[in-house]
Amino acid sequence: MKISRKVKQLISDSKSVLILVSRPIDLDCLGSGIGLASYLRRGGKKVDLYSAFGIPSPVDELPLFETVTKDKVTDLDFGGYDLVIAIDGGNPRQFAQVASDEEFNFAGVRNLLNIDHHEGNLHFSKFEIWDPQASSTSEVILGSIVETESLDKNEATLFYAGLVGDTGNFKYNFTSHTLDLASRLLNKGADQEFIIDKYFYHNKKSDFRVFSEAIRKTEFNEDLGYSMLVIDEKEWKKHLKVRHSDIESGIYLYKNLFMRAIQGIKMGFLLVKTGKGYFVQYRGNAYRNSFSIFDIAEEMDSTGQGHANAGGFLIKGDDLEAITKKLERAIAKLSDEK
Ligand SMILES: [Mn+2]
Repeated sequence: MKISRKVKQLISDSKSVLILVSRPIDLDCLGSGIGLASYLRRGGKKVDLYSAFGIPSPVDELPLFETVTKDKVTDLDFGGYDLVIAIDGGNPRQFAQVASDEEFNFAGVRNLLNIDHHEGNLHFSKFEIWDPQASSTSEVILGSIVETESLDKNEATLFYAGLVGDTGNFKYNFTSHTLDLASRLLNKGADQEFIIDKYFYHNKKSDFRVFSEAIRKTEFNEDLGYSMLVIDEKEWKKHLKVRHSDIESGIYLYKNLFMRAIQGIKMGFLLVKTGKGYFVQYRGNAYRNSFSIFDIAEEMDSTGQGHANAGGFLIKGDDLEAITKKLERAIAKLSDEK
């Protein structure tokens, strides 16, 4: 992707850079964040890299993971850096431990650059490199500010991890350009065996307890072609004898293996009750689903971020039946429009 001269100049002129990664912490945001930090450091810049959020396994085994500082980012001196880069998220609240976008604005920042690929991006930043067509933020960065040819082995592995994470190991959301980049990263020594082994062949026993419970509780709507799972975390913790992190880990498996891969089902929804309503995560089957599921967020007047076939949004209220009805109306309407 081509970027403006101004942004290019800004990056090359900046001597001190702060990089923030976004939640949800995944292979793409962390891989591209750590990879970019390392690349800019080797280019002579002073780079700090922060995450406001805990980093789940197995993402915490990426190379150079120790270069990420986990801390409250709201207290950082943003004005003390020539450039602040916010990676792989389109809303301010994804970068800090805050409940809403209004509560965090990178106070005092001199130059803010957002690098992202999500639909629903709020365009909160003065400078941005945003490509919703790209598979991942790793792909956005590789095509714009990082020369693939000059990456070292660790950086190649990190960006490769980003491509693998956001395409499900090249199962969806990729183009010939993505594969071209992947090929070039392998030529630069990207350790794909490490990434695949850690990421796809390291399920925990607790994952299967959570996974089987999730499957057991999943309901289907054959007419509209969706599946739905409502998680009661408190109940699951007690009944399955698992911790929050175990639920996250098992549900990760459910989202990737199950939600978009059922015969006759075009999309899956996962609802988790929060203080403000239900957080809805979705996965769509790109080969069968005809519309951008993220448009449901707009239909339901809710905020979130995502892509056509993966993402999440918050629905206010706690009347599950009413929410389901609204969701079904939105699905029916969007299906009809296509
Ligand atoms: Mn991403």
